[in-house]
Amino acid sequence: MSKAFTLSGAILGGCIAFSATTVAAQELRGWNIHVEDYPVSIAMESFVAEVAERTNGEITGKVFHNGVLGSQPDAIEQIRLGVIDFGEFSLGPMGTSVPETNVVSLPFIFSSIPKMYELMDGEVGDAIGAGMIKRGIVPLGWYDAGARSFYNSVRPINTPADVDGLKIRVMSNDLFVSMVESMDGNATPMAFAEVYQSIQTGVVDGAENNPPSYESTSHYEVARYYSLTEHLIIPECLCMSKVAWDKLTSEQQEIVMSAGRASADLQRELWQAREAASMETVKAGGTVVNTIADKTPFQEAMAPVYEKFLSANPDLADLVNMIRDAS
Ligand code: BDP
Repeated sequence: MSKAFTLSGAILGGCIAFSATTVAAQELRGWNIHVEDYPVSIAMESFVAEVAERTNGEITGKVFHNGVLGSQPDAIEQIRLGVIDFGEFSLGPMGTSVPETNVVSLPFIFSSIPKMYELMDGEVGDAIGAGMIKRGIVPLGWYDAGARSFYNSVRPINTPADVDGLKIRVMSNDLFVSMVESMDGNATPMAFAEVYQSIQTGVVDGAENNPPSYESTSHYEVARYYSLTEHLIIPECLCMSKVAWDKLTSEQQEIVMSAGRASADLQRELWQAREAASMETVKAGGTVVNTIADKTPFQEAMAPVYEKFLSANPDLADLVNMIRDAS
């Protein structure tokens, strides 16, 4: 009697476990533009592993690295539609879909990277996050992307006048076009995947990015002058499609959110080490690096970018001022 009871209990238990995994199991598809050993990629994998473990396999995920699911502007649209479930994005190209994110794409808006963290982890991040949610993108954690600087195959940049006449690839957002044009450069918005060949064949003279991206894409092989203007400090975001988010139970949402935050902590730590290692690699590869002792002329050259942006987006002035006042 007691044996039979135990047995049927085990069978019943087995059935419950089986139906729970088959009915509720979901495999989420994740978009990532970077190579597999990049800090972003490692942090995304850790996010997926933690979610799978803490939901007992109810929610699993697969990260598609190297941009195989498409360009970043396309992926941002797809996440809004729920075609892609999660992804890691720069807030730079998100500006066309989520106007609030544009404030962090204003050149020199943050005085430093620690300041950027502090503000993104507080009210500024909350205001930007609310704008994202309204447009179907749920932020789970703010990732670090350091500061972006110009590189090109023609000459070192020491002053804004050195940008005059250079053809510079920028991420897809009008703000970056006006940033380059304000120094009389020619800006070309282009997908990340096309930049190496475009520099190599002279379609553009250079681009701008942080050290890990400059290194991991091998752009340093074709654009040897890396000038540390550090003109953009743009945070990145591990995000989930609101379509996918709304399908989760509140318990699952809590797990996904906390795993997203934990992955951001890991990413920020990995970022520091990778940034230093990338600088070593590019220098060893023959890159000519120059620092800019006084960035004031570059900051002053950006005045028209701010004027144009604020007159087109008066509703975002408070957010811009919030960052400026705190910086
Ligand atoms: C990298 C960002 C990535 C962008 C890329 C770019 O991490 O999201 O796509 O720059 O310049 O730093 O397109």
